[in-house]
Amino acid sequence: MTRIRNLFIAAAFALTGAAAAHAGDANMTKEAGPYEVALHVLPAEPFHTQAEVDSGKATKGMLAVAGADPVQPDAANHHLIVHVSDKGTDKPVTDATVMMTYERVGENGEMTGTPQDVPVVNMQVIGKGAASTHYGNNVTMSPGHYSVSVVVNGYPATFDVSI
Ligand SMILES: [Cu+2]
Repeated sequence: MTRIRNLFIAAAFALTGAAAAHAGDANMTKEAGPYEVALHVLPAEPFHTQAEVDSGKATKGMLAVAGADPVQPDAANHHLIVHVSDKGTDKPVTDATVMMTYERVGENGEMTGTPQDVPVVNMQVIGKGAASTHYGNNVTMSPGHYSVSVVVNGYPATFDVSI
């Protein structure tokens, strides 16, 4: 069931051009107001600036477009991100205001930690353009169960994630 769902999500991204550069190890989608929000937990990714891309120094990884300061992979272990698309048009939303926090959840569903704010970067996959826009950052998450709260332009969605 999960596998079919993941295939469906992968196909949806391929169709919208929001693409496959993230080979997901965990992902899921939720609705948040007029948006569809797809959460992915991936291995940490290097971030680069537009100048590094323009000079040819950076050909892979993430282009930081706007928002918070990127956390580089030497200080993190996962890339916690959301793709946001318009439910009506399926088009990626490139200028959303996104807030994210994650918090550990215990065996009985109780919150066991302090909510961690993710400094949200608006980023693109280098070479993939605006259609690959997504939001989040590299974070440090040890194996376990988490609740991830995402707010997109004021509309909340909550994800349960095990990593
Ligand atoms: Cu990214």
